[in-house]
Amino acid sequence: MIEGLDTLKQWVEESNNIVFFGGAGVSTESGIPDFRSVDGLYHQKYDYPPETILSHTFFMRKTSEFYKFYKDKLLLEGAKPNAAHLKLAELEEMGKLKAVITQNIDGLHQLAGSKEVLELHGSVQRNNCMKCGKFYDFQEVKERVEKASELNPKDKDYMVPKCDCGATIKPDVVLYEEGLDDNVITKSIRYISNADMLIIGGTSLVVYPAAGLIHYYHGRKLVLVNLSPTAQDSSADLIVRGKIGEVFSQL
Ligand code: CNA
Repeated sequence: MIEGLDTLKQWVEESNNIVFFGGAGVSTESGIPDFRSVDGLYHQKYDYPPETILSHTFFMRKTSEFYKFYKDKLLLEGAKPNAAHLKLAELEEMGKLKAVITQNIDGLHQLAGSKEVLELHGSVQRNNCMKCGKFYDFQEVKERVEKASELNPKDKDYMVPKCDCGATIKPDVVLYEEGLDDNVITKSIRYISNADMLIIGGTSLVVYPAAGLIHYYHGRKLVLVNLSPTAQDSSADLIVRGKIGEVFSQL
């Protein structure tokens, strides 16, 4: 029996204005690695740390290197929602959960059926040409990355997806050094400050400004569901230490 699960269950039953705030740990049970766990991206072999590769400067200066990493680690086809994504969609359908606020860029909450999903860091499902703005979905970008991987690895455009107009396509993902969308922030603050229960899961809570949003919660049911300790454990009313998919499948 996971410690704290009974209390979590009871609080979910009592609440009807739940907001969920999550991160990469929500999708690890779907096969997408996170950044900081033992088998997350930080522990894999790359010439630069993920935060450097996923920065605006790096994207502009070393676009080919960026896309090599992006293809391996973030353009993952076939990932399916796990029990956590599915339970959140179910709670929304029941009218108990009002919004999912996520730092993830994988689109799995929507795939699970969640409607009100606030993507703080954008999504790999949306991409645009940097010159003419033309829209490309996940599949189209993946195909163009694959086509560009036929180039010589020393070519500056190796693995770089190109628009029909010839310019580079950029994912609608908030890179380090880039600002978050004001509208998404405002809505997130509104949901969190009105929530009667805030469940935070699968996030190390070290990436700002996203992690700072949880301070807008003023209630007494702040729950942290995470495998490892986080930067905000002392603010929690309840800590459930476990795999989020396993925990949510028992709610
Ligand atoms: P992080 O810093 O990698 O932290 C993940 C946290 O989740 C760690 O504390 C883990 O202990 C915990 N964790 C891992 N697996 C589980 C699990 N099954 N159940 C419960 N807890 C688990 O990730 P954050 O989201 O906090 O960092 C923010 C970055 C990571 C965001 O900008 C994301 O865009 C970025 N990211 C997103 C994805 C994705 O979209 N799936 C993947 C990798 C990184």
